[in-house]
Amino acid sequence: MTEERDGRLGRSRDKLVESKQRWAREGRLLTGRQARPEAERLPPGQRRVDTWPVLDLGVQPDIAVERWRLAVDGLVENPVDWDWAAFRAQPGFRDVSDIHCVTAWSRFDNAWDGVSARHVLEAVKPRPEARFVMFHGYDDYTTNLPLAAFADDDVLLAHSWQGRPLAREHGGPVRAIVPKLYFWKSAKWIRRIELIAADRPGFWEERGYHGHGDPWKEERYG
Ligand SMILES: Nc1nc2c(c(=O)[nH]1)N[C@H]1C(S)=C(S)[C@@H](COP(=O)(O)O)O[C@H]1N2
Ligand SMILES: [Mo]
Repeated sequence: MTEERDGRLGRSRDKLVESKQRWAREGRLLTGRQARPEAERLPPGQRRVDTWPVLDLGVQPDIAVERWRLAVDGLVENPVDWDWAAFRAQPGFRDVSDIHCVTAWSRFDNAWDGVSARHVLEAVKPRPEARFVMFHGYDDYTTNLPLAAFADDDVLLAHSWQGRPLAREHGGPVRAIVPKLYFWKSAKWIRRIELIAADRPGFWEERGYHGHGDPWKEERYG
């Protein structure tokens, strides 16, 4: 699995991965401060930006909607494998939220349109043993989160941002959006959502980043 992934992504991402792994080892950007009251919008150690930086592993998959699929499987009663028409036939969901990236930028007021995680879960019916979720991207990126975090009422699979189709560099046709966790948990170019019983680290989690990643608790590394 690792070999196949490394082969496909090539060496272009190696430098980026190395430097972000070093951040995790050195605890870079940790302030040691207490999180401020929830009423404040900027989590500790973050600064607000009005741009939208692009972060990826050096590969931006080009997935035409004609060949796009999304599988939701693993510990579910009713696995689904949606093509574009099936995905777009699901009830629409809109949410406005803030982005908090672990590299310390935050971007406020992003309007997302897509399909809510709650609807996805109603469709697949998780088995009682399901406790965690692994997102898989078309670039073979993975990231893990508790099923309870995926089931939050602001989580969605977004096809649009600010009313326009999500750009490829930001994960279009469809990416996950998990507003309450650092943005590395919001998998771009999502192709599979796997429900699992035991937690398992994803790409950055294997490289020193936190299993949960709550920006208000500054769960950057761990
Ligand atoms: N499939 C995939 N999803 C991904 C990534 C990636 O490399 N591949 N990078 C993550 C990281 S580290 C961040 S900060 C955000 C960046 O999203 P953006 O490029 O839209 O700002 O996507 C996350 N989701
Ligand atoms: Mo990131």
